[in-house]
Amino acid sequence: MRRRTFLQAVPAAALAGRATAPGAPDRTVDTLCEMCFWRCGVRASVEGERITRLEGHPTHPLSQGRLCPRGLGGTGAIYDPDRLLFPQVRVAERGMERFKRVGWDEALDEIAARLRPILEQHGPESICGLVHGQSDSHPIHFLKALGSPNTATPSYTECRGPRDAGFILTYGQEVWSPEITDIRNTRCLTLIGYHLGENMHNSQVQEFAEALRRGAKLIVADPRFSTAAGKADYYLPVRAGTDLALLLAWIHIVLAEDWIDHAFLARYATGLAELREAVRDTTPAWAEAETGIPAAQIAETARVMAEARPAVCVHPGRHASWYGDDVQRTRAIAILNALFGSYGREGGFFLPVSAKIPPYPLPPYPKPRKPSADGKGTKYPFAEKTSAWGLVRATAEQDVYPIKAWIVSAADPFHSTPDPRLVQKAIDRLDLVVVVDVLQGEIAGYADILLPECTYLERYDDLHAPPGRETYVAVRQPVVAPLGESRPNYEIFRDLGLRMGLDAFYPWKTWEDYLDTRLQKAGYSLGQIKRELHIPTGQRTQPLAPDHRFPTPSGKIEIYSAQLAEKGFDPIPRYTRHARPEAGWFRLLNGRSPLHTFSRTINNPALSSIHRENDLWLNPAAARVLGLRHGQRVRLTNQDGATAGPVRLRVTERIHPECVYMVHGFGHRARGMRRARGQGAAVADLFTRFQIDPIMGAAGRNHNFVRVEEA
Ligand SMILES: Nc1nc2c(c(=O)[nH]1)N[C@H]1C(S)=C(S)[C@@H](COP(=O)(O)OP(=O)(O)OC[C@H]3O[C@@H](n4cnc5c(=O)[nH]c(N)nc54)[C@H](O)[C@@H]3O)O[C@H]1N2
Ligand SMILES: Nc1nc2c(c(=O)[nH]1)N[C@H]1C(S)=C(S)[C@@H](COP(=O)(O)OP(=O)(O)OC[C@H]3O[C@@H](n4cnc5c(=O)[nH]c(N)nc54)[C@H](O)[C@@H]3O)O[C@H]1N2
Ligand code: SF4
Ligand SMILES: [Mo]
Repeated sequence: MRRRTFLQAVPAAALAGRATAPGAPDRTVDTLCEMCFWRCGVRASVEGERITRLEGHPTHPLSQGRLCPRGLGGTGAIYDPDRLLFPQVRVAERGMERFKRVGWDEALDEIAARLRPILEQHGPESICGLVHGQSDSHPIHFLKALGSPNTATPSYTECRGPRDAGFILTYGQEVWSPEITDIRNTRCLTLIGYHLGENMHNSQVQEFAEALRRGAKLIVADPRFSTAAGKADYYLPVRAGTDLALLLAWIHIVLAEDWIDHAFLARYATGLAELREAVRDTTPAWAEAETGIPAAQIAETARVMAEARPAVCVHPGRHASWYGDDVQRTRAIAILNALFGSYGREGGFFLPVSAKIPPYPLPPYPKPRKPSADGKGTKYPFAEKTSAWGLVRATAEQDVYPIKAWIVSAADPFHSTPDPRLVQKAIDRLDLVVVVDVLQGEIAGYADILLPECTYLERYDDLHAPPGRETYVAVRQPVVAPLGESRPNYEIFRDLGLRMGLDAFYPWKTWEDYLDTRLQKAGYSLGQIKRELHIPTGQRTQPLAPDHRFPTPSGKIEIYSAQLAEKGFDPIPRYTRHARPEAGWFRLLNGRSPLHTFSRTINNPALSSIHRENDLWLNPAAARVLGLRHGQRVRLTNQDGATAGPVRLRVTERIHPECVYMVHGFGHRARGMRRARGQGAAVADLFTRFQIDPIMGAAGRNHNFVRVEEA
C-alpha cells in the first residue's frame, strides 16, 4: 500500500459516468486539460458530436499517459446539466439570482454602453478584472488595452505569491508552475503541509510515487496526518503556524553539526555569517516548545535530509498564503535548500527552460495613468503581481480612487478571496458587474450581465509553453463545438474590444489566424500542433554553471537579504508566535480533495458522484470534551460570528487537537448549482480574519478559530 501509485485510486469508467459508451470512438482529438492549471495533455474520444472518454495523452510531458481523477472527470464539466448556455441580464436585485435570457449582441452592447461613461468619468483604472485559468489572457488583454492597471488572479496573494517572493528574494527566481522541484531524482523529500497525493498535480504526483518506489526518504510536517504522511518515513505533527520554528531549528542543527555544502555556498551564496549569528539560539529544544515536535526528532530529521544532500528537496509548497509571514517561512525553506547545495542540482531543484514563441505583433498597451489599486510595489514593496484581495479591498473601501466596474472570469471571489463580507461590500459599491462563467455559482448570482464561456473542451486558448526540464509548446483545441450559445473568451472579449474602439488590439481575423501567425514565426504551424499537441523545441535544463550568476542584486544566493533590510524587514527569517486557540476553540485549516478543484468542480456530475460533500476533521479528545460523535452533523461559528454548516463530523486521530480541517470549495448556496447546493460547508465563509504579509500582500487565512456545535 505504502508505495503504490496515487493515480490508480479511481477507475476511469467511474469518472466518465454516463458519458462512457462501449465501442470504438469515431475519432480522437488531443487537447489540454483545464480541470486545474497543470494543463496535462488529454486524448478525447468522440462519438458523433459527444465526448465519451478522456484519457492521458501518451507523450505529453505533464500527463505521461495518465490523467488525475479530475482530468478524467472533465466530461462532467462539459455535460453538466447546470451549464450556462445563454447570455443573461439581471432582472432583480443583485444576489437574487434572477436573470433574463438575451442575445449576444444585446449583452455586449449593454456592457459597452455601461463601460463608456465609467471610463469617461473615472478613467480606465476604475475597471478591474478578477480572472483565472488559461482563458484569463483575453480579459487581461482587453483591460490592458483599455489602460487599466487592475487585473488580478487569485493565484498570487491567495496562493503561491509568498512562496515565489521568498524564492525571488533568495535566488532571484520564482518556483514556477509546474514547480522546478526535481522530485523524480530526489533522495529525500520534505513536505511542509504540501499534501501531495491529495493535492493532485498529475506529473508531480507521478514523480512523487516514482521517488518513493526508488526508496527516497520522505519527511512530512503537517498538523494533519495527510495521505503523504501515511507514506512518510518521518511524520512530524507540527503545531499549526509554527513551521518557521521547525525550519530555524533544522538550520541550527545543519550549521552546528556542519552538514553544509561548503564549496557550493562559497561559490554561490552570501550571508552565511549573519545566518550563523541569527540561529544561534534556535535549538531543537527551543523549537520543541513551539512546535510540539520532540527535539531529538527535529535533530534526526535534519540529519536525514543532510545525508541525502545535494539530492534533497525541501519543498517550498504552493498554496503558501497561510499566516501573513509566509514569505519569511519560504525564505527559511530557500535558505535550508541552499545550505544543502540542492539548488540547480539533481534531486533538488532544476533550472527551468521554456520555449520562446514570438508574440503576435500588436501596438504597445497605453501606459496606465495610475498604479494598481492594491499597493503593489508601494505599500507591499516586493509584490510582483496585482493582488485579488487588494482589488477587492480597494473596491470595498473606495479609498485609492473610484473603482466602478468588475469583470470577473473563471474566478469566484466569494470562495477564493477573503473575506466574503468584504467581497459583498465591494460588489455593493460597483456600477457594473460582468461575470463570465460556465456555471451559475455564487459570484454569478451578483452579475448585472452574465456571459457563458464554453468549457475547455470546446475552445482553443493561447499557446502553452511552461517552464520545465525540456522546452515544448502545446495548444488547447476544441474537441467538439460549444454547446448552446456559449462562446470562448477570445471571441467574447474581441467583440467587446471592437465595441470599445480597441480595433488596433484585435488585428487577427480569427483566433486560429492568431495562433498560426505566432507558430509560423517560430517555424511551426497550427496544423502541426493540432496533430501533435505538443512540439518539443529542443532545449534542456542545464546544471548550475561554475560561474552562474543568480538574478539577485548581488548575483549570489542571498541568505542575508539586504533588500529586505533596506525596506525594514527581517533580513534573515525570525520566528514570531501566532495566537493560539483558547479552550473550546480550534484553528480552522483547509486543503484539497483529490477529486475536486477549489469550488469549481463541486457541481460536476462525474466528480460529485464520488465525492459529494466535505466533512469536518476533529480530534477524538476534543470530540469527547464537546460530547460530539463521529458522523453527526455539526455547525461551525468563528470568532467573528460567521457560521458554516451543517457538515458531517469526522472524528479522527489524524488531526492535531488544536485544529479542525475541511476540504475547501464545498457549501454552495447558489440555486444554479443544483447538485452542489447544500452539500457540506464552505470554508471560505469562515475566513473572515486574515493577516496580510507586509512584504508582498498575501492574505494569510489560517488565523480563524471556530467553535463546533451539534447542528
Ligand atoms: N478559502 C480558500 N480560499 C482559497 C484557497 C483555499 O484553499 N481556501 N485556495 C487558493 C488557491 S490555491 C487558488 S489557486 C485560488 C483559486 O481561486 P478560483 O480560481 O477563484 O477558484 P474557484 O473557487 O474554483 O472559482 C472558479 C470559478 O470559475 C468558474 N469556471 C470554471 N471553469 C471555467 C471556464 O472554463 N471558464 C470560465 N469563464 N469560468 C470557469 C467556476 O464556475 C467558478 O465560478 O483560490 C485561493 N483561495
Ligand atoms: N486535487 C486537487 N489538487 C490540487 C488543487 C485542487 O484544487 N485539487 N489545487 C492546486 C493548487 S492551485 C494549489 S495552490 C495546490 C495547493 O496544495 P498545497 O499547497 O498542498 O495546499 P494547502 O491547502 O496549502 O495545504 C494543505 C495542507 O497543509 C496542511 N497545513 C495547514 N496549516 C499548516 C501549518 O501551519 N503547517 C503545516 N506544516 N501544514 C499545514 C493541511 O493540514 C493540509 O494537509 O494544490 C494544487 N493541486
Ligand atoms: S493535474 Fe489533473 S486536473 Fe490538473 S490538468 Fe492534469 S489531469 Fe487535469
Ligand atoms: Mo493555487
